[in-house]
Amino acid sequence: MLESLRTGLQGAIKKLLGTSVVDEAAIKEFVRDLQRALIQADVNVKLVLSVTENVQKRALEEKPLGGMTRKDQIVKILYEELDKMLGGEQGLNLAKGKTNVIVMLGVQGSGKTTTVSKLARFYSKKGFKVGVVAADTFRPGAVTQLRTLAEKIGIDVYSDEKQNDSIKVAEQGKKAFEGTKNLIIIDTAGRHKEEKSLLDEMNSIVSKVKPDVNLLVVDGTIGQQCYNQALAFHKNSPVGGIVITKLDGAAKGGGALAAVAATGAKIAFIGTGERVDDLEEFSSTRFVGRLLGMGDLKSLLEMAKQLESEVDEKRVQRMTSGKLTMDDFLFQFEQVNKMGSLKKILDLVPGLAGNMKTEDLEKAERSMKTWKSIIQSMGKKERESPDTLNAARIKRIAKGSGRSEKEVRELLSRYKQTKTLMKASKGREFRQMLRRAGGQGALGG
Ligand SMILES: Nc1nc2c(ncn2[C@@H]2O[C@H](COP(=O)(O)OP(=O)(O)OP(=O)(O)O)[C@@H](O)[C@H]2O)c(=O)[nH]1
Ligand SMILES: [Mg+2]
Repeated sequence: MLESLRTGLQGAIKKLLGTSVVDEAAIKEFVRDLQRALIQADVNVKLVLSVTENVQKRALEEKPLGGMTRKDQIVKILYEELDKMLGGEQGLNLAKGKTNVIVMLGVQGSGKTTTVSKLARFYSKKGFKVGVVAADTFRPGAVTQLRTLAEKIGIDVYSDEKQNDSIKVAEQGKKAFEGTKNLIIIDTAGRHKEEKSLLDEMNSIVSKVKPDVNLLVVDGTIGQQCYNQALAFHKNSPVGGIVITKLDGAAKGGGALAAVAATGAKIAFIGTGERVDDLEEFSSTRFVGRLLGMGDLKSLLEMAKQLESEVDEKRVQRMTSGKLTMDDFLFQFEQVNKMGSLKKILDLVPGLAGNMKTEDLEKAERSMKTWKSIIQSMGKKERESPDTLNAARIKRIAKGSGRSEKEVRELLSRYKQTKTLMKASKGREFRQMLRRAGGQGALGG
């Protein structure tokens, strides 16, 4: 996502970190590199100038905080200014104890229907009972599109193909789900001859349905043009949040984000692909961290410190010398668990973020739980030398843990892989991760 912006910003940082003296000339060159990267991402020129002016002024004037190098300080300033540009902490707050109604708004093809299904999935995973309403009566096939998407993820759909009045469908859908659902998402039509009629329909839906949130969907590929679109909608009737879609591969995505933030509306979510899981709750802090390639260093540092203190060197040596017991294997995973979910970790570890799909990560987390229960039903000897397990023992362990033999064998094969890998790399990666996390000059300078 936003590869070129990321490369541009990281290039500027790398160059700064590589200079021997951070003087005025170096700071100005850094600022020019930033400008280039931001303008290439279609961030509005005025905005670029104001952001980089702040960076330059602060970089020249502010004294590094205790323990920080000058370079760290400048990167931190950039981090803060970009965070501010993208609106700080945002997101959407839905209440669990009531029925929340979201109406989707946005021009044709912006990604409303797709986003409806993504949101339904997102919130149903969080424990909401979700129903979606197909109130796009305009485009043929719109109802089928929503039904197909919703059925795949087991979400109930309200539609009435005989009703041409979208506002009626929206109202009836809301009524139909009230009482049984606590989140109702209403999909609307984006197709209109002109912006005015779209805005008019938006007004009628909003006044009749009285949603808790008007959620505007904008297409991130149009870059800074998002500003006018978001502003037009926002002025017409304040939007409670904006979803910027198609940020996967959108060269102008940075511009889109900055433009939307500049309207004062909240960026609630970003769409990062066509699949139903390609939706992220937006947090500018996290986002900028990833853009700059250093993740949320502060929390990573805190977690890593705790983690490091718990790793005893003896164990590391045993693990890396090729004598890996099942307990060590489990320990390794527990360390990761302790730090939070895998996905969270990967977002925090510089360079790893975004390389893995949520699905894969969830699978890994599920496997971990399974493995744990299997390992716990192994005897002491078996844990120490798992290589000696024969078919009969595998059967017994499977029975004892309530897992299948196949799962036990999978664990054993992963264990063997890990052992080989650990030995081959002499645990380099494992140590490196700890060192990088707990280590010195956090920002690398
Ligand atoms: N790559 C990518 N494609 C997306 C994303 N969101 C939506 N799309 C695609 O954009 C196209 C339009 O999406 P829809 O959800 O049908 O858009 P819409 O706003 O409902 O369109 P109308 O109903 O015609 O107004 C589809 O092909 C989607 O797969 C995204 O985040 N990334
Ligand atoms: Mg649609």
